[in-house]
Amino acid sequence: MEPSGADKGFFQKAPVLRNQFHDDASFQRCFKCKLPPLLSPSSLPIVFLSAEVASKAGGEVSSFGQDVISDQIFTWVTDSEHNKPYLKGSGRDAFGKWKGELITGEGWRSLQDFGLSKGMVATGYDTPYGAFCRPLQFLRTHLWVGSCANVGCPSAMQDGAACLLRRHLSHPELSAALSAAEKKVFTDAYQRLTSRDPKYAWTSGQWMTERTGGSDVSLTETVATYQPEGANGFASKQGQIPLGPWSINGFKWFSSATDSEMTVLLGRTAAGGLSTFLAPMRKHDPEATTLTGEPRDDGRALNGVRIQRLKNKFGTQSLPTAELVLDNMRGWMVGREGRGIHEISTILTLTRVHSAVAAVGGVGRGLGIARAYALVRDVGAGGRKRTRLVDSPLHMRTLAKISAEYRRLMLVTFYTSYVLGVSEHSLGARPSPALDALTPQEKLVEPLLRIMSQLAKAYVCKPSVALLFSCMEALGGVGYLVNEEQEYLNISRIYRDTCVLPIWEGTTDVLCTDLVRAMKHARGGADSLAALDEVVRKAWGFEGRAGRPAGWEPVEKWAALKSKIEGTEQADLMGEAREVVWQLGDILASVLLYVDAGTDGNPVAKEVFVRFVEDKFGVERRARGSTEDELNKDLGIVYGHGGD
Ligand code: UCC
Ligand code: FAD
Repeated sequence: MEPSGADKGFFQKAPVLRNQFHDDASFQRCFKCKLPPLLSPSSLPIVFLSAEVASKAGGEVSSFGQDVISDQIFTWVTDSEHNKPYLKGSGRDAFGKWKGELITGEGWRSLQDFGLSKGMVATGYDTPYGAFCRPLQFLRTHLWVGSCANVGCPSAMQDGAACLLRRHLSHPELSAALSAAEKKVFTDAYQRLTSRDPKYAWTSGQWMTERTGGSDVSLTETVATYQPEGANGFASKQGQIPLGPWSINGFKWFSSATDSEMTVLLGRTAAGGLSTFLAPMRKHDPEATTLTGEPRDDGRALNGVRIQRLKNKFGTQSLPTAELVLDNMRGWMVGREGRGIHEISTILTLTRVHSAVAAVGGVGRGLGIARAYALVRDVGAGGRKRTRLVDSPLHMRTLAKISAEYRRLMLVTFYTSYVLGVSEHSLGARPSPALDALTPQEKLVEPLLRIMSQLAKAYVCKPSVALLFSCMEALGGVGYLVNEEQEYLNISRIYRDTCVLPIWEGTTDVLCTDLVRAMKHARGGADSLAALDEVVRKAWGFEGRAGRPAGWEPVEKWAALKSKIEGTEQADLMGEAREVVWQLGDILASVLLYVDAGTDGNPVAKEVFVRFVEDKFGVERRARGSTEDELNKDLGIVYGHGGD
């Protein structure tokens, strides 16, 4: 053996990260997923994408999958991690006057522009695919997550804000309640939020959390006062939305996307309750001057916002998350006074689906890297014959477990995105979305979305952190490194960024308590349970090409859980809220896996389904085959061999 040195001896061959559109069997499965009508809220069967949309959009999504792993993208990612956002001059100028100018890196800004130009939000609004535009948007997002260095965070809030404004602009009663000025402001903001032109488009912030609490915002200290005359203090710059009649004062404890051009925030009014407001981040300040004393007319002065400091975080380091002082921030009320939670919940629905997609997207990238590494890395045990990782039954069993869990979480996530699409399109497209105009099944779509959006966020984000950790471990020490030289291998960065997903937009326990409240809600609760009934029963009744293993009894399990929910006082359920949600998640995941496998009898899909119900439903485990047989089954799950 040659002696080794810095430049001689053994060097590991670098793994090649492949386009996940083609390389990821679970992604392909979701892209082509053709579930039969589990719950037909309209004439649409439940699919994630129709065959027509999959075939029309396939070429573009495939190229997108390649674009997001280009050298250019990874150069921007490295830059955005290196050149983290900062406050120029620590927020104050040489004479102590507050400047609070936020500086972001070129990589971050370029990734933002790339995402906007690729329509990461716009796809959900401007594509002609009806309900399928949401799954399409989120499948594309899934590919983007591992390469976007967190610009998906402002996009998610941008999407939520767009959805909220669209509701107010398109709903006949809500839009009739808007003044001419509000209509103009909302329309302008909506057009920017859904634009593909990075020069025109806006992202949005979402400010809810205060020092008093993020989970419970009822003690919000920010106060909004109706004071239209104060808005004239500054003229809004032409082309920007005018400053609103409300003066908002207070302190926001966490604001991600501080570089956004607008925000949606909660504030307390004299009436007592919380209301939702839209406020532009910037205004034209006639007193602002350039370094040479010339009037500064770039519209960059903040609209009554002072950045107190940026948060120093474990992950999401490229993302500017700040503490903000609001001092006469001018804004517009969205919806009815005192109904702030109700209004902002439209945003929560979107950002929670985005969070779930970010979680599975991160795991998808982690697995892509781990699969690539297993194809090039040899290991041995104490001098015995060295094995390529891909040939190791143990390593493949480990990756198969991660991959199977990933597929299950993907099905839950993309099913949720489909329900979102149906709620917006097949119902929203009706001239009168009044409840009495809906069929009994259509009435179940909103209650189903109410459950699925919280469930997906809770049930998917939390386990994804552990799955990504396992992907990192699959690369050994290299997995733990900050691989700036080979950014495409940087699982540790994705891992750190994924860790926030179970925390923001509602912690896991808070989502579980909210879900229990939703299922017990005096008005919507019964419909939520009825919607879940429909999904579980129809899926069970599906006579597909995957048999129903003896002992897998989702209908009975769900009936028992449902009667427990119905028969127990809300307060008594709270201590078990997480168990309730996990049981529900497992039931739904099992029926989705069953139906998915049954549509075409795909042996890999069936194997994933059967393993899950053996693990979670007490189905008797099959006898293990030979090592070679088991390895082949695991390879099928990991690499998709023997599948389609
Ligand atoms: O963290 C944040 C941003 C981070 C970056 C985001 C990036 C996105 C992903 C990117 C991926 C890369 S922003 C802060 C997020 N904060 C939270 O999520 C707060 C968590 N806490 C909750 O969710 C709580 O459950 C609250 C605050 C919503 C509970 O408030 P209340 O005051 O107790 O309100 P109620 O009583 O629960 O709800 C008031 C009404 C009820 O309807 P009515 O009035 O008819 O009885 C609820 O059913 O609002 C309804 N409601 C909802 N409706 C409450 N929550 C929802 C919901 N999620 N969907 C529909
Ligand atoms: P708390 O509410 O104090 O929770 C502490 C613990 O108590 C948690 O474990 C929680 O699960 C538990 N808990 C709380 N209530 C209950 C209950 N009823 N039953 C049982 N357990 C409970 N917020 C924004 O508004 N806008 C942003 O842009 C934003 N960006 C963020 C970016 C990052 C990187 C991070 C980390 C956070 C961000 N947040 C943002 C804040 C985030 O939404 C909150 O941190 C989160 O909602 C939790 O609130 P909290 O920190 O006050 O924790």
